[in-house]
Amino acid sequence: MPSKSEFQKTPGWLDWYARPSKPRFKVPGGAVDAHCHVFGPEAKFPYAPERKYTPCDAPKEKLFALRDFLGFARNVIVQASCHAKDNRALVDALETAGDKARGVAFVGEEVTDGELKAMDKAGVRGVRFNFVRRLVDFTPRDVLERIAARITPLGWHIVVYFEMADLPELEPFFTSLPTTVVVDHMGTPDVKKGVDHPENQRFHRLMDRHKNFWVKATCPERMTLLGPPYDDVVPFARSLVEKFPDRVIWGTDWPHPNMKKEAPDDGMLVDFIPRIAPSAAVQHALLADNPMRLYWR
Ligand code: 0GY
Repeated sequence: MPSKSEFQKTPGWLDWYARPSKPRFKVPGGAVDAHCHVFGPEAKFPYAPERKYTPCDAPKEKLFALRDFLGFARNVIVQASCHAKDNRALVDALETAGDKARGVAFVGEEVTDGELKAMDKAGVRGVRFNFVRRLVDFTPRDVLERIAARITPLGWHIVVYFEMADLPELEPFFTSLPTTVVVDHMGTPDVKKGVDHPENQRFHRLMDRHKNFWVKATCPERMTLLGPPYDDVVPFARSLVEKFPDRVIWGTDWPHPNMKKEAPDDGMLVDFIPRIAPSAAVQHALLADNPMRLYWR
């Protein structure tokens, strides 16, 4: 990994893990890190005035170096709330990566058809609807419905980020969406309640009944009560991989925005993979076949 000293850190947010360990697990050829971000650099791509946190810069060069270091072939870069609807840093990273990256944007209904088309050309394949209150202000459902209708003809999908306790309220809206729907971070279950808790089982039922739903088996570091190596999150991720082997994807979440105590070691996150996807066939589906089907069609 190149030194990070050349990049400016904005105070008030944890830096990412500087020297990730080399994972013991060798990811299959063509593997995709299907959830990660680029932030800034602020001097070129300023953070949004309405942001709820200020990250340190996490530019494309650092992301691509991490991709290579961990053994991945491709990235799916997801627009985070600190850049709000300004997708320039994302598009810039996609244009640099060429076929090695795809993106998920965040747009308002003021976005023009020309802008959507340009983002599609750069490699954007979805939009993110964020319902996490600490990250974004409320957007009325009818606005989201109009955005969904606009992106459907492009063949894009919708990524939803929410907290599991809010699922009962959100589910009717989610199931009415006309596209493939990809759920961030396992639906963010409350790990102390356990896999069999009705709240988590409700999410499994949703996945079961609605075959247009996919899920990211990501972010054990956000849910764990025990810390690394995230033993308490293994059953949550593993049950999703077992039940929905052709609709589950995986990513690092680098540079891990909003981690309050400790930024995770990305090498250790990669070593989480064989614990949730024990066979080579399932690993290949999780890391290569599934994300390729979703993002590189
Ligand atoms: C993530 C998670 C977080 C942040 C964002 O949009 C965002 O700012 O996604 C979070 O704080 O949980 O997906 O990386």
